[in-house]
Amino acid sequence: MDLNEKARDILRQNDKGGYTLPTKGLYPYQWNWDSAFAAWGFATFDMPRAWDEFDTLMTSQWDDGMVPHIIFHEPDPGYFPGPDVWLTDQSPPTSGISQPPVAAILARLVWEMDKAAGQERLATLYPKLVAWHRWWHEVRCTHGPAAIVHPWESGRDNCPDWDIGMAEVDGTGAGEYTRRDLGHVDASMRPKQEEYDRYIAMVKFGVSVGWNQKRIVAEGPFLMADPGITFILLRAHEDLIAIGEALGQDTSEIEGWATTLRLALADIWNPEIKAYDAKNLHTGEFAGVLGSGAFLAYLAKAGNPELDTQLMRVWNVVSYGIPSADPEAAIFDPRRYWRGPTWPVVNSLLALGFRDMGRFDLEARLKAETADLILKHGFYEYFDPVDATPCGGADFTWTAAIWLTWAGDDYEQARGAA
Ligand code: 2M8
Repeated sequence: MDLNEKARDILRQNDKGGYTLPTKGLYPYQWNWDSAFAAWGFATFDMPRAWDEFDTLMTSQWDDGMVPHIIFHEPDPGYFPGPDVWLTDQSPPTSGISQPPVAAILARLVWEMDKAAGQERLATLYPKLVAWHRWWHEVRCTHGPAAIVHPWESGRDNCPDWDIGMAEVDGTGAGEYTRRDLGHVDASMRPKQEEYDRYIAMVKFGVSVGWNQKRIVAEGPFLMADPGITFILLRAHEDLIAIGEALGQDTSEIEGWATTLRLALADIWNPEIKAYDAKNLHTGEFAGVLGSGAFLAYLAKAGNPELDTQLMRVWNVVSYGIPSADPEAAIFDPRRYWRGPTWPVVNSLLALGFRDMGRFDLEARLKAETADLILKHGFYEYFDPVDATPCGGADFTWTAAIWLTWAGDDYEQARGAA
């Protein structure tokens, strides 16, 4: 089948009517940042459906402004932990943490694809996005950079960035449970059991304080500054300002958040690794490992020559895309989820940054390598960056979406010329 048609087919197949599953089986609910990417993909062939996806996501916004990381629209025993573990008392049920706030970045891109058709939809979305960004500023940026209270909040779940924070978490409180992910994907490509115990123990802590977000930050077992979310949020603030201005709104509050966040970037620069780094906010200690979150600096115009050197070093060691962890470090594990594999969806964000910097050479290389993976193996969740082995779930929504919006551009042109 033609790959563009196949990508559209994946979005349609994973469409549950207003929201899209990341992939069938492994992830049977709506996930926050996956959904924003789905909207971007839908925008290439069904604009109203793209805006519906944003609306469904924001409908689950909490009263305090948080947009949760999972929305459990329909019960599904195939995923653990489900609503009976999160116990957040929301309707529909949701998880109790958030996820990378890419929605404003992608809503702006969708709107720019057809401003006239999107104007009203964007105006409806805008105040909800502002409330969510305010939540990030007031609840998660209290220490300067954006902090996460659970590795799942970062979207880069088991990446080495979180190891020092995870070491402080007591996983014995997790109790007895059955993981469902291992029924769908090989265990060697998923987080380890001791990591899962700690993930569940952190969820139980949230339940124990009634999901009071300020208490989770102040008293919870895990609190780390996340370079990835910090850069995504900074870029998203700037996109939200552009959206607000186009809608004739006063954006001074958002400008204040962006200025404060940019000033906090110095706190996550680790001179020892010559890169931005995750930091344990309980101890002030840096993680000391280079991950793809650091390179998201390019998305927020926060690159510098030292970071460029690190980028080229890690990229030149592998053959396909930018790895999620440093391929020259002992912790590198090329097929284990966020501990080494390359993620097409992250590559698409990095490419937006390269393009903004005028580094079209880097963007072209990243696009060619990402497209190569998909041409060879299909729309997988992530890939081994050394030998291109496809990993995780197949027919993945965000991989199909970024093919339609970015990675498949040259394929489209080549077919047009043929
Ligand atoms: C992965 O995360 C979920 C938990 O949220 C899981 O492993 O069960 C991550 O890759 C995350 O970034 C992504 O949003 C989610 C769905 O694709 O899967």
